[in-house]
Amino acid sequence: IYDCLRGRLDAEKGTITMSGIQKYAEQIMNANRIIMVACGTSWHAGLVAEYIFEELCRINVEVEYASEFRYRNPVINKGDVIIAISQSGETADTLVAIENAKKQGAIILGVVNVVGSSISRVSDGGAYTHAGPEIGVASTKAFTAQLAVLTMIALKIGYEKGTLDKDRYMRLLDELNSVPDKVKVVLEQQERIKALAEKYKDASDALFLGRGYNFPVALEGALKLKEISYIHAEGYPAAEMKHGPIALVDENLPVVFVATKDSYHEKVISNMQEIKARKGKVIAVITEGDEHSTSLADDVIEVPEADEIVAPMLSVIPLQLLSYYVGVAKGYDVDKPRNLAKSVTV
Ligand code: F1P
Repeated sequence: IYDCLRGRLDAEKGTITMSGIQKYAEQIMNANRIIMVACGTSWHAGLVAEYIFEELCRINVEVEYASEFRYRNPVINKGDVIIAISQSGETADTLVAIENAKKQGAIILGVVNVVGSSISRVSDGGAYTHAGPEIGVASTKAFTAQLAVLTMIALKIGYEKGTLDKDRYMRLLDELNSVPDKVKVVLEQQERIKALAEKYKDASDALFLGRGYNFPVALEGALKLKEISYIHAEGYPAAEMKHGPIALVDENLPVVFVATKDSYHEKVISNMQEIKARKGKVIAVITEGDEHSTSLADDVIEVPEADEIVAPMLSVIPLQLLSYYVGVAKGYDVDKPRNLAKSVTV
């Protein structure tokens, strides 16, 4: 990652490179705003990126559903930077949204998986995720790869702009480099997650809650459960719960908290207490060794400690596995969920 950010890996095929970002670095640094445009899982990656870019680069970020953005008449100012995020690179909503924005003078950067795909061809620059094809229809490893690439772009821009100091930059590079080993540790818990899937597979609804960087992970956990297990699930910012969804909570409702240790942690703990007080079942994705959360939750899944900026890459994996095992336990073909297409080209 260090070499990649320094441009030393640019010649290597199949490696994430930043040359397509370097070309536009000045424009990105000076942009009044960045607009992330995407659908589904990729939109959730854009939401995490909003938090990261605003923190590290101090640039205003908006995150738009391409399926809305393409049909309305959005205000695009010359110099706006649009980042289109797409696994397939063929999603029609995202493609048309960026074609429209390009005509109005926006700079289009693509974060896509497939070299030569339609979205990459319309984009002025960008970075490939090179995650390989998804085996199933539902997007999983693409999410992690999108987060990795978006974080790398934010690190690069933040450092060059001076909003990210060298110490934190170096620390975050180390954090990013340690993600693959930490992912292996998360994957070792498959049997435990399988057992949890058995326990909760008959639920008719589920709530997913998180704050900050983990809020979009909660949305993604709910989407995965809907997509491959056909259980009605809602993702919410944990702090919004009291404004409505708390009415749903009773002893039959599993509430999945994405509760790794970060600057929002104490607040998340109090949200867990609110659910327990209403007899909801709390399943929490927590940082290894977090005894406080363990004592509150009915079930926990531990992930290794990580900086809050890279934590979503780890905390999403137990949620993907949970949906997978619930789908398998219910006898569904998780690779080919009903009514879904690999890329939505209409
Ligand atoms: C977007 C997306 C996926 C979802 C499903 C339908 O695709 O919504 O997130 O899992 O496959 O399409 P993409 O633009 O990221 O390829």
